[in-house]
Amino acid sequence: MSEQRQIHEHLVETRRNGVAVLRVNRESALGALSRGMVEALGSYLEDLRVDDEVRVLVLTGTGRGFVAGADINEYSEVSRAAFDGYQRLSLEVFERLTRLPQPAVAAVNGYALGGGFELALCCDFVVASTAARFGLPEVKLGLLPGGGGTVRLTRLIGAPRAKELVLTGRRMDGAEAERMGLVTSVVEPAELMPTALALAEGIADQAPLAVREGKRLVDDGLESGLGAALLREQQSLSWLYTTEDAREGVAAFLEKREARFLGR
Ligand code: DAK
Repeated sequence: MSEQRQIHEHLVETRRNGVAVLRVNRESALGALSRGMVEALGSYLEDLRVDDEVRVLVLTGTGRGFVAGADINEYSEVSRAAFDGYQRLSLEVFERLTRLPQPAVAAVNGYALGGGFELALCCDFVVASTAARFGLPEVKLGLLPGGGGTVRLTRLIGAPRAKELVLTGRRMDGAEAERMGLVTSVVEPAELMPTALALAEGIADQAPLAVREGKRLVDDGLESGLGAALLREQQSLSWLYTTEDAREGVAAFLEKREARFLGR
């Protein structure tokens, strides 16, 4: 691993082989997100968006906490305007993660609750340790999810199961989340980072433009009609065919060697 870079008091980044690992390092509060952390995450993602060196992002936590939601201390006794301001900021940052051109993997080590679960849902893949716990406990606070919990989760697992989680606030483990199709694999804690990194590096090795287009096509395809989505897929493929990387990929196959992709 390369040297650690401190993004914020509680956010640390390391990089290797085109993969950036961003670790939420606030075990004393199980990774709860303060406003300052959300702001720092927002500027980090803004920079990452145009950083061609990074091909995949892995997001993880520390100890028992992935992210146990928004910092509830900051929810107490603030004005409605300040509360709304925090919600707007979070929404913008969560959207930035969803729209990140590079794929993102959530490596969920512990509690992923409220905003923490929603943050994982903004990633393209979720890998969970057997210690992971997912849930939307906002109803227990007299609130509701504000980071896509009622919307994104419903699209992924359907209305009845989403309502059950939103309205009871109960927690589920990785195995149950995997059965629902939210998690790609559940592994022992010691295997979490190796598994997430193997997935990330397996993607980082592929042609960067094709990877970015692939992510965008799947996401956009979910939000538009079949005809328009199929047309966009054809247009993307036609464009990719003109790239240097596609020429290199085909040549490498025919010459029986590894391709060297340059992202153009
Ligand atoms: N905020 C602040 N501190 C927290 C915290 C949180 N969310 N979760 C845990 N902690 C702190 C605890 O206060 C405790 O601190 P000390 O007392 O030691 O100082 C320490 O972490 C360890 O927690 P516990 O002592 O409670 O540990 P346990 O093992 O007994 O219980 C637990 C673990 C995770 C089940 C429990 O801590 C818990 O229920 N935590 C609260 C989880 C929660 O309700 N989270 C949802 C918050 S609302 C939006 C985006 C996001 C959001 C909203 C809008 N937009 C895009 C608009 C998000 C909203 C939320 O997440």
